[in-house]
Amino acid sequence: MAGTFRFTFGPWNIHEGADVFGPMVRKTISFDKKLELYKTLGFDGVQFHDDDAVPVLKGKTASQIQKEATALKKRLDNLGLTAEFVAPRLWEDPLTIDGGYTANDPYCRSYAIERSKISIDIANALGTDLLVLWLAREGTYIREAKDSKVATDRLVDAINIMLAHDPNIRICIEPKPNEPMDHAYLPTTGHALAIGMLTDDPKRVGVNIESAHAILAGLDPSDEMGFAMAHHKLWTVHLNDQNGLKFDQDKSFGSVDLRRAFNQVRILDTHDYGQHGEWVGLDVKAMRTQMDDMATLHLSNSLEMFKLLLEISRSIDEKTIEHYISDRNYEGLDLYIMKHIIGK
Ligand code: XLS
Ligand code: MG
Repeated sequence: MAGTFRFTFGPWNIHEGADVFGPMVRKTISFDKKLELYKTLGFDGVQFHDDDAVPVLKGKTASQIQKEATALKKRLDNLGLTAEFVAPRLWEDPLTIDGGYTANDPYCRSYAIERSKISIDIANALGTDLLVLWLAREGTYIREAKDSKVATDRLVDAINIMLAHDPNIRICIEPKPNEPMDHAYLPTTGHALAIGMLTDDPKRVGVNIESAHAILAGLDPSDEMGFAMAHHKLWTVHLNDQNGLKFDQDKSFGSVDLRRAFNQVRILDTHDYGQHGEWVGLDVKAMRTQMDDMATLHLSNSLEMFKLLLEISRSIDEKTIEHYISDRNYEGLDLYIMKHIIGK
């Protein structure tokens, strides 16, 4: 009945503020400088894309990649930081315009799979057994461009090749219903868990639930988390917030809906999240209006909100909740929770 919470974020969460309609508004902070900020911001773990860990992957030999990843691991050790996961960045390369694992071009599919194997090798060098797959371009702009049954089979084939590449790697699918694609394959936790059952080693396929992605699918993030924990498959989370069904905002945790954030913290704590080494990951972006010297507040604010909501959840009198429930007085329970959250 109590989680163990350690926190991570990815270096892409400290960013220059460019968006689809405007250029960068803040100075670039170097990767090394970003690593030095983690501990001061209260974070002990780092999420990586493959090319965050080893920049400019294309053209590098396996031994060069291994050398650079091993050197990074030493830097992490010196800073007291742990690599949480590695994610192949399969959404920027020209070869992934039509997707990676589900691309219609077999050459592009093989590129995505080879790059995923390299990501696994980098994960090993960094000391993590977790590979996160955000299937950004695995989808379509028009249904007729791909066959969804064939696409599902190709996703299973790709995951099986990754599972065979390393007997210890765990594949953590990060579902999202759309963007950049019009419709993305595996849009929800249920889809991610279901496809895991189709693979050669289902116990090594789990899920990374992002608050905003569940909200974009019209679902409640805490319910998605509870469902995944019932399967023992919630291996990491991406906490943030989202204001309505629009582009993925990656807003600070709790910034739009405190009750929704409260329930995410509560379900994780109730079911001992973290007891098996799971990290609480953030995936948050600073507002474009933030100035250079305030470009990490979205991270410290999100962390502070998590801790405050955890304090509130743990201060609730569980007996009082049980009485409201046994009386089936959910209106009374509703007010009790709301007053607790606003400190009344
Ligand atoms: C999308 C993903 C992305 C990271 C991980 O939300 O989490 O932000 O790059 O692949
Ligand atoms: Mg995310």
